Amino acid sequence: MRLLVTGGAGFIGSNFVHQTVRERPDVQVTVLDALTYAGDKTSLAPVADKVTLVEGDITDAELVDRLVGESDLVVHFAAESHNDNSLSNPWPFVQTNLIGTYTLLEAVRKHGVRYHHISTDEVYGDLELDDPAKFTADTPYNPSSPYSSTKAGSDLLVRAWARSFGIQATISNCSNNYGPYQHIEKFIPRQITNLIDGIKPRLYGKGENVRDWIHVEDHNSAVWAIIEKGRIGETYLIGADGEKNNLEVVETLLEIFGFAKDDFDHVKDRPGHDMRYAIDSSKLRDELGWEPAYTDFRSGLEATVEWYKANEAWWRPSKDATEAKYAAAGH
Ligand code: NAD
Ligand code: TDX
Repeated sequence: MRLLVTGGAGFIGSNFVHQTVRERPDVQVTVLDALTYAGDKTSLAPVADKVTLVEGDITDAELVDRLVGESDLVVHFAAESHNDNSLSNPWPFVQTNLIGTYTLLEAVRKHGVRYHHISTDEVYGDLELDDPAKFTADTPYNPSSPYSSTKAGSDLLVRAWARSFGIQATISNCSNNYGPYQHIEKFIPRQITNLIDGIKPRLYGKGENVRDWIHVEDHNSAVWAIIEKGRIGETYLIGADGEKNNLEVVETLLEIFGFAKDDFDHVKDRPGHDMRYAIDSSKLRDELGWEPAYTDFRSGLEATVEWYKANEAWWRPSKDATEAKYAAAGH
């Protein structure tokens, strides 16, 4: 089987490629990645001899048409993915998340290729802290940020292309991922690399906001379950019942590093900051028999800390620039 992975040099995409090479030797993997600030060739170094990396943009219709025409399956991870960046400069989000997805859909339609669309729970907006509800595939879309609204728009393009043109598509909306190879602009690796450098973790606002954490390996095993067993045209929500508020996450990291639980700084809150995400993944579990393997958040976090300690060469080159960007935004 010939598989095209867009965004395969990013966090979740590179882990997906590693898992695929490890567990499915019959799959021939091509990665299409523009290698933006968030993409890194070295994330694919351990599988470099087994994967073809094409450096290019998903908005390049000619290139996309050729690569999709040479594939049996497209899994679309490529995106501008960081909420804070979308607040300071929304344009790349419109370009990549909307125009890029449109470009892929047109190629998939033309060549009749199976397509899986990777999306986020943020398309549903947020929940109150005391709301017993969780997101399901029937929750109305209500995105808050330029990032989540462009992801929501991309999901709606997929639904329309499936209904109007009959493309063979599935969609997954996953909660917050953690694990190796995550860009250090994101919450958990930012705090881990700060702690390695002796800098205090930075908590936005009061730290009450809740995210539903899932290990990246579990996200990717769910994606494979949907590709193999999911019903065409369906949306599946991926989550591992990992709700934690940001304060709890920072306190756990401080404990892992052996520092006092209150040794962190409160910084300026994110404008429009979503309060809580929570996924009801029963459709995925009941219909497809999927289960997460990483059910203990603390040990998953410990392993992630070890990975960042052991792979300083991977993240060190982007640390100063990332922190300079945060300093300019008051975070
Ligand atoms: P990331 O920012 O780490 O990686 C994105 C990758 O896409 C990078 O390699 C980048 O170079 C590439 N890319 C960006 N623009 C491109 C373009 N125009 N053409 C080709 N390649 C381009 O992101 P991530 O955290 O790995 O997220 C991957 C996908 O998963 C995204 O679609 C995101 O919305 C979704 N998602 C992420 C999370 C999470 O917690 N990180 C949760 C749910 C869903
Ligand atoms: O330094 C920080 N301090 C802090 O308190 C940073 C960077 C973040 N935060 C807070 C903001 C959020 O409540 O931590 C939480 C997580 O922040 P991010 O890592 O920026 O993730 P989030 O905005 O929740 O979005 C993530 O999950 C859904 C991914 O970046 C998205 O790509 C995915 O769709």
